[in-house]
Amino acid sequence: LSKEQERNIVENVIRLEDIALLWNDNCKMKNPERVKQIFNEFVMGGPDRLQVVSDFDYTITKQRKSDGSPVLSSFGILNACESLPTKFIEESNNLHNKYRPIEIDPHLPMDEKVQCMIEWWTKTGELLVGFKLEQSEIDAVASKYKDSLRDNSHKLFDTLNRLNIPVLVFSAGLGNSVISVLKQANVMYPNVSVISNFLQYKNGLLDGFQKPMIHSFNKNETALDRHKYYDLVHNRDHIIVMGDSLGDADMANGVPASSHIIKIGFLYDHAEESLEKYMNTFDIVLIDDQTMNVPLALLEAVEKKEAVRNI
Ligand code: MG7
Ligand code: MG
Repeated sequence: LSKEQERNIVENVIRLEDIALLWNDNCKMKNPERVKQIFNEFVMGGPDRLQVVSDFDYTITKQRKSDGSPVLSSFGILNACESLPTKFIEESNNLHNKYRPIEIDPHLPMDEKVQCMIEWWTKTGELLVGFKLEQSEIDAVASKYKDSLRDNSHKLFDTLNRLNIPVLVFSAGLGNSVISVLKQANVMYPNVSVISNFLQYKNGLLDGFQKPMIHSFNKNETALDRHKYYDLVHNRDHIIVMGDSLGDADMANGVPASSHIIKIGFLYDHAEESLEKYMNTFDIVLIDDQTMNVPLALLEAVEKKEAVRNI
């Protein structure tokens, strides 16, 4: 095919109404030309070069449900397990009150924040030691949140599975809850991996978290060290990153410099004050968008182009 013919095919396969999503009022891009260029590169490159790296809490799950009911985070699901004594919940809440403001403090230097996050995750792990908690109890709580995934998540995960595109769910939350929600929502396909904090057991009782610790500021290649996922991250050079926290934008840090990354940020809380920072951090910022429609539009274009290629 000539360059011109290829260009025509791309223009014919990317549905304009899908791309139109990008021009909605709640979709902000600092550099739309760059986004267009990467979209087209991803479509031309095809599924074999693509991978998705996504946060879990409030990225795969909704930030806001239309009926107003809250969505529990993966740690929230743990804390809702009734086998854990009130004492644990109280102390866990105290830790949250102490460390959460530090986590989101825009002025504190990063090295201080990291120290505090290590303390927080360590103390939570220590608090859990010696209690009895079965996965079935986490599953029972998680089952109430299997309908909390963003609209069109099933379509997105189905498409990614069909195209054999690996998905890394990278969560500083609790992996046991993450996997439970994904399984019960029927999206835990073989192409989906979860890197997160998993409960450690000793003689049938809780013994903190398995290592390595994933906290809010080491969700990047450093935590992937020695992990089997590392090679994948290095072989697929078209990367879609999705997150709702500024730190999530670093999840693909450490991939080869030649990689092309598109970062999609979901913004909900304090949208006005945070917009500028989000726009400087993510290529596409979606304000109060409780769907997967934007990543889905990109993948549908990839799939259509692939169909044309295979004719
Ligand atoms: N987060 C981190 N830790 C805890 C905890 O022990 N309890 C609760 N309720 N929340 C926690 O999804 C990751 C997010 O979970 C929060 C150790 C942090 O705010 C972190 O960003
Ligand atoms: Mg999140």
